[in-house]
Amino acid sequence: MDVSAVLAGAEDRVVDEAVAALAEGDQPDQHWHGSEERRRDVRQLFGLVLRCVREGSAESIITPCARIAAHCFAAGTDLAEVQGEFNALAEALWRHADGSLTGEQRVQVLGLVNGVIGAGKDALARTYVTLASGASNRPVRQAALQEEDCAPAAAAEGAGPDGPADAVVQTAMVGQVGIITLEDRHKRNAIGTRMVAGIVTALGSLRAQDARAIVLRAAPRMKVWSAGHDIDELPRGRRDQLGYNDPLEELLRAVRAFPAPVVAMVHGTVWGGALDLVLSCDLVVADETAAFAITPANLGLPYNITGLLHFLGRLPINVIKEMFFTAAPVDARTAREWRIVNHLVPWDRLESFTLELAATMATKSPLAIAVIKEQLNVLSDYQPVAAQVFERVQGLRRQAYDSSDYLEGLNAFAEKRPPMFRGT
Ligand code: KGJ
Repeated sequence: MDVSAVLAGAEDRVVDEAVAALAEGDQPDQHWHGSEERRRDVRQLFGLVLRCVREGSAESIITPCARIAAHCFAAGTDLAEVQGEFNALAEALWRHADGSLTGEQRVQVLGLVNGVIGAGKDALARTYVTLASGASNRPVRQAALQEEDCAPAAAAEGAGPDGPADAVVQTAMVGQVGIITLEDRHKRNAIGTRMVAGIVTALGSLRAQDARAIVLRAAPRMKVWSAGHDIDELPRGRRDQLGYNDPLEELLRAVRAFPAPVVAMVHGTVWGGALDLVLSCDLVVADETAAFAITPANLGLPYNITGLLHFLGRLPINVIKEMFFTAAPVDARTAREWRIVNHLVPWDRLESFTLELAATMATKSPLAIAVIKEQLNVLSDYQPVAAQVFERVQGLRRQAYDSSDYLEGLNAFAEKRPPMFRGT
């Protein structure tokens, strides 16, 4: 039996029961803003919970709840009303699941409903508390509960908070935290000219809006955070693939130069140059679905000097060697042990935890942070390399990017087969 269909079929009844319970709890002198409006709100919450139950994950409820809390904060109202709606809805859903499901399915649905409602309330409370504790002193721009948050998953794949429907990057502000969401589902957020232009533009626009911290994330429900450099855009030999003007390199410089903390929020897998991007962010927060691989050895690609220096600045050399030589994904726990990530948090707390962390940094002195970030950049980039040494390294790299193995790596990827490397 499809349990989400059982819940969906009971929508009217569950919403009616929740609205009736809320009306019963109203004080006689309480002037509720309108029972139709309340019914609409409860129905929207029901839609969000149902969507999460269908997806088997609470992720889709978190952003809308953060927005609701931000809206309440901006409007100067407290959260009690929304929390009451959540509680009434939860009770009506439990009653319904209890009466119409049995055995393992009942346990499963009750657990899911509990988890989803808990995650929603957690996101509400955390966002509100963070904003109220001074993380923001100006209203957020998003509407409370936007249409796309309540739409079915398929319809939600279009435009995010800001940006045209076909854009691969969306931006939003929550308090003084700018959110950049990568959403090229077809290409698994591969990093090419279009994606880089989108992110660089988003950074510029959020800077103009005085964002004091940035969260860089993939769109909800993507299993791949980013598939790395867009392989279709790599030059086919006899040219440095990762030269100074390569879009990925431009992006890494933009993130490192951004004068406020950039936090990579990682749900899903990170490949190749996307790991360089994650490590170029100032902090990394991940959940247990995260995995990190650096894969030039799968393509026969000689990584560039700046990139290797980024890795050397962040990780021990034995870790770098294992990652580069095996090209194997490192799971989230190992990534935590190897200090690739700052925080490993449960998936249903990833968003609220990251937002809270970013919002905390947004309350601190922006000038001090910008200056410290730039000092750390300058000091960690301070790698005097003699001209002869640089040219020797470039000569070594050229052997690899002029090789037939590199072309074989590109062809194998395009033909969706394992490469046959010969070392020539
Ligand atoms: N570049 C261009 N297109 C890509 C890339 C990419 N990096 N990754 C995936 N795609 C395209 C595929 O060609 C498919 O296109 C589509 O995205 C879905 O991929 O054939 P099409 O449908 O037109 P796929 O493989 O069907 O998706 P999944 O089964 O979900 O697998 C996701 C993976 C990320 C595991 C898989 O796509 C993959 O292994 N991609 C390559 C990951 C990788 O090695 N990236 C590192 C690239 N190199 C670097 O970044 C650098 C700098 N380097 O030095 O190596």
